[in-house]
Amino acid sequence: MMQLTHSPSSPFVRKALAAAIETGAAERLTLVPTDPWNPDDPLPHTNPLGKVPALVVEDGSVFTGSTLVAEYLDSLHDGRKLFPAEGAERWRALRLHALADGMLEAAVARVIEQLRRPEDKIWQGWLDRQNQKIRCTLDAVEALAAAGELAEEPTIGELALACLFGYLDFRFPDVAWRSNRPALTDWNAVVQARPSLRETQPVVPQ
Ligand SMILES: N[C@@H](CCC(=O)N[C@@H](CS)C(=O)NCC(=O)O)C(=O)O
Repeated sequence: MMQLTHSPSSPFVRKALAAAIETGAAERLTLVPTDPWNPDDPLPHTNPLGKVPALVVEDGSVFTGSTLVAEYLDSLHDGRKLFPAEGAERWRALRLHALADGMLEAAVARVIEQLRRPEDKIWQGWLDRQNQKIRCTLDAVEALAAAGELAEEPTIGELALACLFGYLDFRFPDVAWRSNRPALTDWNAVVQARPSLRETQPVVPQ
């Protein structure tokens, strides 16, 4: 079995896990409950960066970060690829992924600022910067969705975007990301019904 460090609230873990389900690798995974914020957690022995997710495979090799984990799992099967091999579809998927992943980084930075920092040290200007990145990028992705450029069968780009929407609903219900973004709203309603996303919804760690 392969081992995946797991935290139920992390959108990056969700991306890796959704990729495992989409590629048929999920039954080969053992989930290792991990709290990256607990200094006693052994996570740094697996991933010196101290972040989830990381995947330890049968020969002991470690794959760190959701994108590398997803690409490795995608290499293990012969079906439809999350990372298209070449051509326009590959670059479309990777360009979308870069935007979605950038928004995930901004959303997680906002959560860290709000939940992890002492209240008197919270930097409002930093929060505003993260919000602006998310808002502007959502508008750009809405234009892609309206132009029919989001795939029905998800690549890694669509999976990351779906994980972002789940995370915004989970952490920032106040953001109202659906407002004025009808194409993304409709697309999200369809994609969230996939088993890979239904089975990986974020929850607050116990
Ligand atoms: N680029 C990484 C980001 C992973 C990440 O930021 N994970 C967060 C949880 S959502 C974490 O472990 N944070 C702990 C820390 O930053 O020390 C990926 O794609 O996996």
